[in-house]
Amino acid sequence: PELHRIPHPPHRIPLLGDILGADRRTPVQDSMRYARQLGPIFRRKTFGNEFVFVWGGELAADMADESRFAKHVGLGVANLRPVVGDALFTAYNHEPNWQLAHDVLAPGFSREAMEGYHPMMLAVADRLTDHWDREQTAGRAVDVPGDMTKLTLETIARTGFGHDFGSFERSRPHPFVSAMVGTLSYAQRLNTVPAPLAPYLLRGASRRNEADMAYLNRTVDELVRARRASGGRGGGDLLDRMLETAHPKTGERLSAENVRRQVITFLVAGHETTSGALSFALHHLSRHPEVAARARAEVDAVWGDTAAPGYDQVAKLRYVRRVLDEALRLWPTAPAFAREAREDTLLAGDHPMRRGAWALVLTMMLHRDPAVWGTDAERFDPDRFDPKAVRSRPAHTFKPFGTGARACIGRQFALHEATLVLGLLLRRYDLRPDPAYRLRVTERLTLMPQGLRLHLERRTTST
Ligand code: MNH
Repeated sequence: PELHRIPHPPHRIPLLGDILGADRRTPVQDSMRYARQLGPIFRRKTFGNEFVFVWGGELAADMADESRFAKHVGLGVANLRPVVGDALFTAYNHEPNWQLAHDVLAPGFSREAMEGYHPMMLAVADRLTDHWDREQTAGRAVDVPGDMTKLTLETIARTGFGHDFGSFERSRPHPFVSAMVGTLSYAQRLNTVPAPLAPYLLRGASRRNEADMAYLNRTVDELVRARRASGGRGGGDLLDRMLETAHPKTGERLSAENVRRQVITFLVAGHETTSGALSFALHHLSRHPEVAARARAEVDAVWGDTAAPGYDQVAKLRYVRRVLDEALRLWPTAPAFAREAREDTLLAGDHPMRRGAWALVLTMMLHRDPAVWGTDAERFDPDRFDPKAVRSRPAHTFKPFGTGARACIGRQFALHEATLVLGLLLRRYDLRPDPAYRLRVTERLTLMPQGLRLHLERRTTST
């Protein structure tokens, strides 16, 4: 966009930019503060680079126009390229491996595929409730983000790759998770130093990052080797598709190097954000007993006391889904995405953009725009997602999964998994917050409620 008309923070320092009061650990929450001061479009400068942020409903909705805008691979996403290269999430739009992998893997997220994953999702959820039952019996509070991370990692590893990380048998996070957190945090940190100085300023961190990347690669190579040795016994899971499926039209296959990058992408993208979404939802449920009671009544009515709710019974939990949507509205765990102009254009009829110019859509704030969500936008209220309320809002104003051709391929997977798990947990436990807990959110490209613990009480039911 033409920059001079776009407001920026008042105290700009030569060379350094808008770094006063900025905390490199919380770039998104800093941007929220600026958004509130500066309005629906603003810019921030760190060192040589100037970034435009867009969050007003009208501007963001315009950027969803696929004929004029497309995904931009920049900033945090681009910083992941050394790890995952041209795999699905980080591929540039023009790279041929995007379309190839998209077409080969999309059937892995069809309704039929999801029905196949459902029993495995249920089995992983049982491991979680076994663990929570033990914690509850011992009178201990549960570590929500830690346990949600175990759950979602096991779910994507088993359904997608036939692999068991044994997360629930460990007291500390699996080294795969530590390495993943390391690379995500490093990618975020790279944005906080001038690029030419990064090798010097982040020398130690960069060496650790190399080691983390090597660990991710080794883990994945081992997993692929095991599958090849077993002669492809995944029953058509994601890994089978990656290794064996040719493109339906061109007959092309993914290269070994590309498979490695896709496996890492799916293991990471497939659990980190879902784990955050579940954690925020549980936080809100513990703070809003009236919402929890309504959600639980729905679960009881739809599921009864069946030990193993079926695939279709999950989709019927409409109110639980709204709880999840509302949690993703207030804390979209992928808090921003970038869009670039395909040709010279006018953003919302007002801001000229040259072909290739780009801006970040700050989903976090789009989801709190009072012009879209009302003056009580900060309040947790799942009824915002009842069908009538949804119809009354402008299109393209709820974007937790991004937008357009490059939107999240795993959306249905995440929603099914999270709704199933919330249903199971609501039916089994009363959630009691720690009264002293104040929500603090950690950022490592994704968002997570830091240190969230909940006390559980078993409900007296037969299941
Ligand atoms: Mn997911 C892309 C959010 C769960 C795999 N995901 C995206 C994007 C957002 C997103 C936003 C678009 C980013 C961009 O425009 O740069 N994803 C989420 C959220 C959840 C989620 C909030 C859970 C809640 N994602 C999942 C799951 C999987 C997955 C589960 C896999 C099983 N996501 C992806 C992949 C992409 C993606 C792969 C890249 C798609 C593409 O570019 O073609």
